[in-house]
Amino acid sequence: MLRYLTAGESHGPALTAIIEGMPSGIALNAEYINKQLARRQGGYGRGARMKIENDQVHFLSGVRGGQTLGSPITLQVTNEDWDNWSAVMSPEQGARLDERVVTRPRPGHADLAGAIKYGHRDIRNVLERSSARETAARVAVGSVARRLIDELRIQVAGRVIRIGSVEAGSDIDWRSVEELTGALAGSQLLCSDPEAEKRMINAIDQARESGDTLGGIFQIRVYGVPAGLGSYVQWDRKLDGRLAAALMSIQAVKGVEIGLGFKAARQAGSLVQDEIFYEHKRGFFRRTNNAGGLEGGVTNGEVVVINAAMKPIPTLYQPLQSVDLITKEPMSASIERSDICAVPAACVIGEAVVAWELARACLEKCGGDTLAELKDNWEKYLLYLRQV
Ligand code: EPS
Repeated sequence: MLRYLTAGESHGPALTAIIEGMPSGIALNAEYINKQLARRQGGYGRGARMKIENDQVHFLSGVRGGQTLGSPITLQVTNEDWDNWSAVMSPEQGARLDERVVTRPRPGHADLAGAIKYGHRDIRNVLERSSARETAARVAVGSVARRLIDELRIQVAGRVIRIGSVEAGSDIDWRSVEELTGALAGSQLLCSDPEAEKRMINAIDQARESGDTLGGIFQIRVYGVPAGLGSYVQWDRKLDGRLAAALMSIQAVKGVEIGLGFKAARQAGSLVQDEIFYEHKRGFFRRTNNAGGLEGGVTNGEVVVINAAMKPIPTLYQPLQSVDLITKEPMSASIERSDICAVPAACVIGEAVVAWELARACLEKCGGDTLAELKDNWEKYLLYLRQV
């Protein structure tokens, strides 16, 4: 069983994650993870905090001499901003709890619901953990998973397909991961359509000027996935449900669609299902991929395609109406430092959480305490697939 937990406050000393269940013998180094952490920090529309942070992973356990040991892997990413917050965020009794107090909940953030649930009078105690800063830990974890699926020749790539009302062109099939990542090289928004990207950047500039924020849609694609991952036999083993939950758990994601998604509901069945073909060397295949590579909660051998919608960030420089948690007086919501648009960052996080679910599904299918054992089982399964 592969599992992980993350811990850490946004302005605390560090974010930490513990992964358990990674096989031994996987080559892993900090540089590989740091590349993904840097991608998450980028994207046009990020705010001042990203100028302070320079996310780097430190291994505290589970890796020796550049290889996983099979023991729990502890990952740590320190917060550079801690230096500015150590007096306020200190775990000691003398912490300055009367400073930087937040009592005006931001609509759309976890502020009010979180304060009610945990009985906090200072919303800082909520926002420090609900903050999307936590996703740095998830990208680190997802990078470890990515290393595992790399070994099985499975590759995950994402692209931004909408920012606010601006949509990228959608007439390309993206048959290979190289084709997709090649088209994204040099993009500031992980967008494959340079003309649309210009309009997206304009839209972000306009939102910044008017004290507003923008959401959007990103697409995650997984290449090299064989048929047979996940299962139809029990609800919590359905891979489509697990992928949707993983993506939905990213801060500010409000919708997930697989393949044709919501559009499928409008069309007749004859236009939605992907017809089945067979060729001797190629085996079973489809000429369309409306199912997004998943049928009945099981991968069908086609590219896995999932879209996720991120709502606009709720922290606004022109704040909305709220009510003070303590006085109950009507007030404007608090103004916190914020990003204007973080959809490209969410896309990188999306790749990470999808890589994680794929790694879990691969281990469930083929098992293995060592990478060699897993690969051996994997190759046997691929051989079986060629003979079906
Ligand atoms: C966030 C608020 C901002 C973002 C943060 C998410 O942080 P701060 O309050 O320190 O300015 O920068 O995102 C990150 C720190 C990050 O690493 O992505 C929020 O309220 O969710």
